Amino acid sequence: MSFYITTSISYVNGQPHLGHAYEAIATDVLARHHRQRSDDTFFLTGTDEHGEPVADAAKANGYEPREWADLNAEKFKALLPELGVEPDFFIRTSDPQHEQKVQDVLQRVYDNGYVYKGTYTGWYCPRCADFKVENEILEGNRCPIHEIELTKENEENYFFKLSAFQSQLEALFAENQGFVGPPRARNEAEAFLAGGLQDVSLTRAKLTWGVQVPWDHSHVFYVWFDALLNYYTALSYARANADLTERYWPASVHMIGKDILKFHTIYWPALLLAAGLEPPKGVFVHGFLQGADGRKMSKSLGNGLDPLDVTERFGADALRFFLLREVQFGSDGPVGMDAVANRYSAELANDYGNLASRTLAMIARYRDSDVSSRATDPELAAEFTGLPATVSAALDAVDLTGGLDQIWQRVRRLNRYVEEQRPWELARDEAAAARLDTVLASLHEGVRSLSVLLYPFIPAATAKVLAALGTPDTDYSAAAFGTHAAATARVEKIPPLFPKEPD
Ligand code: ME8
Repeated sequence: MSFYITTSISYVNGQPHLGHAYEAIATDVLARHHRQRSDDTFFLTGTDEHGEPVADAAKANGYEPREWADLNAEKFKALLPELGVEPDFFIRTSDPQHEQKVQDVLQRVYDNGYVYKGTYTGWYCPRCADFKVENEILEGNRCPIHEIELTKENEENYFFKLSAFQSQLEALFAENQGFVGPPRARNEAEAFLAGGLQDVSLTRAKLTWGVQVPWDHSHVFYVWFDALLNYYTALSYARANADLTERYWPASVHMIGKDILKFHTIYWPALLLAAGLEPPKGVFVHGFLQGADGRKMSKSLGNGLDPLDVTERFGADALRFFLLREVQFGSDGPVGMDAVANRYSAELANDYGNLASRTLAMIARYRDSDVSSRATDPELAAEFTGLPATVSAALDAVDLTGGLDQIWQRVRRLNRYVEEQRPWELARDEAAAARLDTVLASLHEGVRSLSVLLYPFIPAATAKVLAALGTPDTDYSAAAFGTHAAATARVEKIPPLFPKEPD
């Protein structure tokens, strides 16, 4: 099975922030999970470099748009390894191959009769690069997202006949119940559709920083159409000697934030249909992370959380784990450094880190690092039955928090098992030797199977644990408790996975 997942592409008008990190991490977890399942996986991310938001920021900083984009795209690229995020390709919408393909596809939309020349009169937000329809506007003609005053635009543009796709989009929503998730986002998209679609500007005559319109060189494409097409164009040139379009299109999941829902759930499928292409299979809309005070993160409030501050202090695994555990994925929620520190010590260091270290240390001490006796405790095994299927079902529904919680309940169960069985007492009693074998084998197998399941969430720590257990395989086929029953393994002790912070 092929699995093609994307993040939205980041505007290069500013610095990467926690919202970008959040989306990249969530997408990386799903990509790693599908790679574990041996799905033919492709994970795309990148930067959105054209249009007003970038041109305005460049100008304000005294740069040409291209110089500004080059400078900032590097920062977005450099963030990814800091987060343990491993995409298969990083697209920049200023790539010449992307620009060429945008022209090809939109020329097809024109040739298919879905483009006409008209005059746009209405409200426009230069920060969203969005032409707002009446019911999207706050009192005083302000942007509902940026709260700035909208500008009244009156310009001659080419329009895309979005209204021609009303019934096709209604059919798409009806036929594909999973098209938009979670349900709240689907309702919002359906409400927008029910309001009746109006045609939208496809080109702009006022801007020069964009992809030139092939049938009229005095226009560039409106940045959203250029940007959305990245998901399609990237496949044609991500690999030097292969076009991956057939292999991966249509996309399985576009991961996006709630402020860009209309573009992805309405404009995007309509544009693809207009070009004679298949719409994506799914769009998942994650929530917004807020400051610890529950307010929108902002520089002036000083309530932001910088992803690199977290990774420097606690590591990439800790940021990944924290973000997906602290806030139900798909909802909004507050985050802050104190909460990171709490989860780091209570959950990563104590629940998982200690469990792994203790298991390895006990096997080293009581069995000279050898766990060749593999008889596990049937009662404990029963509590793990079906866990890999439960976790993959949660991840298929993009319930990252729910999947992680299922795993964590078993991490806690194994800690209770240690307390119940008291292996250190069994070790003092020669008559209990066989029982100790069973307890140690059960712990080894429990930590191993949980580490395979946790691998997409905390890849660095789990890889260390699995190597130390003598079972480095991260394949999902090895995720079930008992899979390694016939194997023998020699373990190695490891230093603390999540060390205490120096006082
Ligand atoms: O919108 N919490 O780019 P962008 C969670 N270039 N997610 C957040 C967030 C927060 N506090 N703030 C922003 C764009 N985001 C366009 C996309 S795609 C063809 C073009 C999310 O850099 C936001 O919802 O402004 C979006 O999904 C992503 O960060 C990039 O935002």
